[in-house]
Amino acid sequence: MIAVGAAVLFAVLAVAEAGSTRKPYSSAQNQKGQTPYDILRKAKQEPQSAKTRENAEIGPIVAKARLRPTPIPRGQAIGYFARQQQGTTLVKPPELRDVPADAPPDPVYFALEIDDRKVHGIVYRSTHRTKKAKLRLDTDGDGLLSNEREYIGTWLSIFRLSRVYEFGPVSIKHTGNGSRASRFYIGCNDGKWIILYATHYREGQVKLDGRPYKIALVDCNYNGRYNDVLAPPVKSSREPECDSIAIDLNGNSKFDFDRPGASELMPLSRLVKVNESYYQLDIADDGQLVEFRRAKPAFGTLDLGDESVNIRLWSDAGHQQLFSSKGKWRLPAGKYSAVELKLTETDSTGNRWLFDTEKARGGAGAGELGAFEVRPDETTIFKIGPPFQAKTSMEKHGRDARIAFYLEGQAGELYVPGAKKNGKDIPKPQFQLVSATGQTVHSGQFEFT
Ligand SMILES: [Ca+2]
Ligand SMILES: [Ca+2]
Ligand SMILES: [Ca+2]
Repeated sequence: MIAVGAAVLFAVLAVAEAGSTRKPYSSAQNQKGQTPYDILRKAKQEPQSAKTRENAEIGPIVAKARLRPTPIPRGQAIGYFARQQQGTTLVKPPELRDVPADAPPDPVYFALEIDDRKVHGIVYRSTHRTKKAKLRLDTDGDGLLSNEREYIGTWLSIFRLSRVYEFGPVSIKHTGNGSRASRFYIGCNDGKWIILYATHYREGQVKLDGRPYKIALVDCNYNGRYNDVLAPPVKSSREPECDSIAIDLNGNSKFDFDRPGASELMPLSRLVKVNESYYQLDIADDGQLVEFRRAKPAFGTLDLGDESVNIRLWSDAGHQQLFSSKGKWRLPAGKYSAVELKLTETDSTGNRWLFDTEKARGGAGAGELGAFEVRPDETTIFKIGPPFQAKTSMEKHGRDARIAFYLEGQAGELYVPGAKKNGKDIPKPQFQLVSATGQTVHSGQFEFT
């Protein structure tokens, strides 16, 4: 412990000394009034911020917003990116050392990823005569569930096709990051799926260029902080693994939401674009204060070849929905992940084929487009689209199996094989399951949802 303390002290002194002789901070971007310790602390907490600052000229604070905690009504889109889903398992994790006394022989287990640690949990129907659905979480990580709170499930009868129970709000204390405990709901669907729902978000108003905008922040990774910024690659277009921001851009007092990324609800990025202006956000850990600074990003070029492309990109430098018949765009320098891509190809006889990644698992971001960088005054080049390769995979879910069949483009991006030809759907591919003796066991048509 002494060694660590000494190392930190030494670093602070070194920075203070550099500051007094060469004054590297006085001319820099709006860091007036900060001590060298503040700067050091900030640089340690926000390595990505420093990176973004290199790629953009950051001006003074032009607006501040105060946000207040607000409950999320059930099913409202604002919580979309906080709705984390995962499968359960019948295998008891070695970290758990006990099971509740009234658990049946086959409870299901799951593990939540919170603050870079695993929080193990159990869901079961009590063997007691009440047969209640119950949940416990090993919140202190000691491997025991007997010293934890028991949550009783509420049956959500609105879901007719499956049996969904909701537990909580559960509460998890954070280790060491100074944040207050996080509260969220845990849903359990047919004992097979665990779904996390946020209970609250932060909402307020900001005035930019004289116009008021309603804004909101959601702590989607439940770590008690509201400033976790997108860092490509993302897990999927539904799980960006960061917090989210909503801005009521069209002023209808609602946060309009269509598909992931195509709306006023977005993964949180360091730079946001509001009416063609870019702003850098500085967000307090508890999400109750947001400072907007005018930002002038440096630009680079993305080149996807001479292709006709509709593309949706997530980035730490703001999100983009773009079209080009030449596959080229000027973009703010930053780290990017492609979320959706539509490609139009014309064959030798003049037929137009539309290939879409939307319903392919991983889709646009499955290959090289999943994480790439656009650098100032440089061109980032990818070859996409045909020649395609057929790609199949199989996943097992208990007694069920899921077989996927996609078309893989040159950059590893995945398209659904059911293309559109001259605006009309062509039939989805058929499949046959053949036994080792050559008999057809099952046949059908692929479905993409
Ligand atoms: Ca425990
Ligand atoms: Ca967070
Ligand atoms: Ca709106």
